[in-house]
Amino acid sequence: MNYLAEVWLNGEPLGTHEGGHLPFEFDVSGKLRREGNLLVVRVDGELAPDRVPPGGASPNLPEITWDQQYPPASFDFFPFAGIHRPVMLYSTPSEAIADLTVRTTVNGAEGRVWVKLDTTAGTSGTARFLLQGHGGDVRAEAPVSGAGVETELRVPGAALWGPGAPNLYRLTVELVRSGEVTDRYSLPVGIRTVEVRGDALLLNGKPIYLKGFGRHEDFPVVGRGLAPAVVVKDYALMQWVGANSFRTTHYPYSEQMMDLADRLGFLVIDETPAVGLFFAEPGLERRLNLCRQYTREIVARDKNRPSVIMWSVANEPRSKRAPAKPSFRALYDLAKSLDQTRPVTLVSDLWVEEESFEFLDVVCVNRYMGWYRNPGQLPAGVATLSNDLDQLHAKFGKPVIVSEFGADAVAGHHAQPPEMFSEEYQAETIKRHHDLFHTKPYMVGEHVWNLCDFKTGQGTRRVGALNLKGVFTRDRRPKMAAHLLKELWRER
Ligand code: BDP
Repeated sequence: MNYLAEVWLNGEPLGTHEGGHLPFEFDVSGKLRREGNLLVVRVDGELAPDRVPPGGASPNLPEITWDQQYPPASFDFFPFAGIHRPVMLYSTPSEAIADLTVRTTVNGAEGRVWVKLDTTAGTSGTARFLLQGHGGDVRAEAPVSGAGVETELRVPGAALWGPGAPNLYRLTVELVRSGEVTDRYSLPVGIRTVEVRGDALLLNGKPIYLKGFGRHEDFPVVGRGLAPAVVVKDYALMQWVGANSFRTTHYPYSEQMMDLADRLGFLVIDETPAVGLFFAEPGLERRLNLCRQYTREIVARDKNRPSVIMWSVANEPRSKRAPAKPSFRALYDLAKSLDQTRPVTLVSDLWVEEESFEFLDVVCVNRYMGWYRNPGQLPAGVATLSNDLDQLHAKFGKPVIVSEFGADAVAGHHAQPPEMFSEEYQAETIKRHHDLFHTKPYMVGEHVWNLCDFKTGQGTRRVGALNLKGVFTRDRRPKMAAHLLKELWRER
């Protein structure tokens, strides 16, 4: 639901939930009629400065309006409002599995799967754990007593999960009481480790380089509404160009998208909806509370996914005001307290001035050389970028990902020599950036902005209210840059 949902059952309020893109639920036990139930959801999509992401017309707050677009918002994508994903009614027994947390480690050839089971209050009996797949079942059993149960399953000769080999096991957990199974839940498990060591990002102990995109949940007619065929198509396109990763710019993607990342072996930087955050009043504390809520919700939803290798707590915050650094420190600490197994980052366009990189695990930066900077002058832009990247690494001493770079291109518009908005200029931009990045040993990833053209607000820089930085068009046809990426990324 985007942005704020109020829910009623048979005229009785069930509750509200603020923020889009993350699931929420209400308990309707004892409230359902035998027939003729009416569930009503009212969605409020108003843009306001104390919401996250922020928006709304506010002449005194230049920080929130992005490039004077209409509708006014602190971000560059269309603020689609409504019910974008499925609403489900489901039932559980009173003694039930409430949550599962899975963590995996690797010790030589042995994979270890640690599972924590939380049950509803008062549950008793036995918990059975079964891990299946890749030539051997592993079982464990433990008594259930109130709070929950932990166990570790050891998998000799484990088939590890990773791009190119997305090996998944199936974990089934059962609650058993007096010989009867009272509840059962299954989920896919990928055994893998993620670690930042020095300048490297390690997957299963080996350095990994991210090749991929920022993207949007956006398609003609359906807007941000879940369109499963588009999800499948986007993976097919990403595989065709040889991408191994993406960032969920600038909000958590659908569970269907995430399920396929696990199955197809994509590495995901999972980003909360905190885009365009600013640190002036009014509404600062309210916005920060929402960021904390989103961090808890995204970790709760995606913590068991092998594809998620990193959390991103913000995109391009306006971090120059004093509250920014302590606020991000608190969000970083919160994410780490919820999940000690994954690196935490934020994505910045402030580079060395983004002080929070002092404590974040990976440095993710966006920059548009040859476009917003040095327009039309790619060689000069890329030379400056080389220097800026070295300075960034010298200051923070951490692995660097350029999480956005690129250029708008009008499909079918050509120019030789390459000029801005031509397909040639976009391809040339990507080629020069890619070649530069591969001279920098501390770089661990490049994400092109964007996979596809997407709808945004109206403004002087956005012809047709579209951002045209896609290497595919909005209806998923390749531009020259897509063919180029296929050459660049498939060879390494
Ligand atoms: C970056 C933003 C992204 C925009 C992009 C652009 O992170 O959301 O769409 O610029 O201007 O700063 O194309």
